[in-house]
Amino acid sequence: MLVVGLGRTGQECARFLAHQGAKVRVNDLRSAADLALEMGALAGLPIEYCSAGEPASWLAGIDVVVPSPGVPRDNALLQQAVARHIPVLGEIELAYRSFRAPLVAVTGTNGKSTTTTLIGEMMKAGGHRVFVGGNLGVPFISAVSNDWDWAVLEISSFQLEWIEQFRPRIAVLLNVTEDHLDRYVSFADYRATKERIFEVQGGEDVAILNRDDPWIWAMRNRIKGRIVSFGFTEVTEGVFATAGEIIWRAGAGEERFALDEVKIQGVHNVENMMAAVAAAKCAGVPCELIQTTLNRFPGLEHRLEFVRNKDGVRYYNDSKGTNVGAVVKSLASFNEPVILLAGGVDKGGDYAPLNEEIKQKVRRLVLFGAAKEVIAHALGGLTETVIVDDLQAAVREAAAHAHAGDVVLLSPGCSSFDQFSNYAERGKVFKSLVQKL
Ligand code: UMA
Repeated sequence: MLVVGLGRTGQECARFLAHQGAKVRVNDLRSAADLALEMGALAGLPIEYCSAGEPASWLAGIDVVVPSPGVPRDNALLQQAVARHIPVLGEIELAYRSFRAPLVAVTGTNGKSTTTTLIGEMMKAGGHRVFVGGNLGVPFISAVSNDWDWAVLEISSFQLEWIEQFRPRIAVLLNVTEDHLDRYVSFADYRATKERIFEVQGGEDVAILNRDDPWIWAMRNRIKGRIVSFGFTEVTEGVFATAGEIIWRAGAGEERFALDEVKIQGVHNVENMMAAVAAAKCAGVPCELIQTTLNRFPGLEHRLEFVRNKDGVRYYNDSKGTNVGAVVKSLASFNEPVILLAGGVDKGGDYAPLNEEIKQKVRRLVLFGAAKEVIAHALGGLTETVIVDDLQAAVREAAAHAHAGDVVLLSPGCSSFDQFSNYAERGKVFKSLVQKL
């Protein structure tokens, strides 16, 4: 077995395969010296590292190739494996083949982590043993050695690229807006990859679709599973929301979930909650446990996370806002004037969907990191804009110009890899800078 990429996923795959009795070879862009920590964690297992020689030689004697999600489809090693008819199985496919419990799988451009966590909490409240993971952080493959009643998985488009049999009992598609255009040849290619979450489903499975996204809703005619939909308009079958409630309707029955005690804010979170209600109802969670979970859920770190009120200025950490669609939704959650901190690594998408929110709400735009000039070119004319080097300077700049009643929002619209190891590190640095003000 050849595991490509030795991050969190690759390490767990290599360990799993070695425990199954396979001979494992791993390859990574990083040198063996840079991977000392990762290889140390796998010490004692029959795993060899390959880097010298031609990639073709690394495939010699290999039966299956397992790529990490971060390895793109056009990677030379993967392409050679395909050309030589060596099966390429993604981590979720590998895990699926050994996992015995049913799956809830959640995908979409934004809201995946919140929705996955909410569904997981609802199902745990129902007394089930539930594995909650996937793109959220803990790879699915690490769940296969334990007994579970269900798995609730956050699934990215990257993870859907190499599936064959992966079949969720309940699959959710939240929304699709431009993202990862540095990896996909077009938006259509990215969307088609997302749709693969329904590919193997049959009539006994459930597909939960967002009625308000025209492209997702058009998919209903192509899907084999039972459709359950959610959206903001009233329906006789499915889930919808009013100002104060989420309502589930099926057949002659109706259940109502009040929103007055819910802690997470924003229209996008109402969408996430509608999707979670739909999934939990389909999984048989009792209504009172769904309501209790909705009321208690505090939201996730780095997703519109309230950090501090200093002199009447409220600071929010939305470091997970790594694409334009996420920033649009985050800005839509505020009515106050916003000082927006954005920047990082540009993903090749269009910034124009931000125009209206920027014009209406953003009093000052503070840009930092590798994409600062690109964003300034796209949005700089819409509001007062300043360019600084890094996040530290951005926080200083925002604090110096904020007035009581303003919101200072880090919602970068870009990935973090120019200046941080991931979005979580960026969010933690932001919070610590804000606490020190
Ligand atoms: N590497 C190669 N060749 C390449 C690319 C990478 O060898 O062409 C190596 C890198 O040197 C590194 C390793 O692969 O050593 C990293 O693998 P990875 O990028 O797949 O990262 P993991 O640590 O395995 O984390 C992955 C997900 N990462 C990505 O999809 C990029 C994590 O999602 C996920 O939490 C984890 O698996 C567990 O499932 C992160 C993410 O950014 C949060 N996801 C994207 C997103 O949410 O937008 C999809």
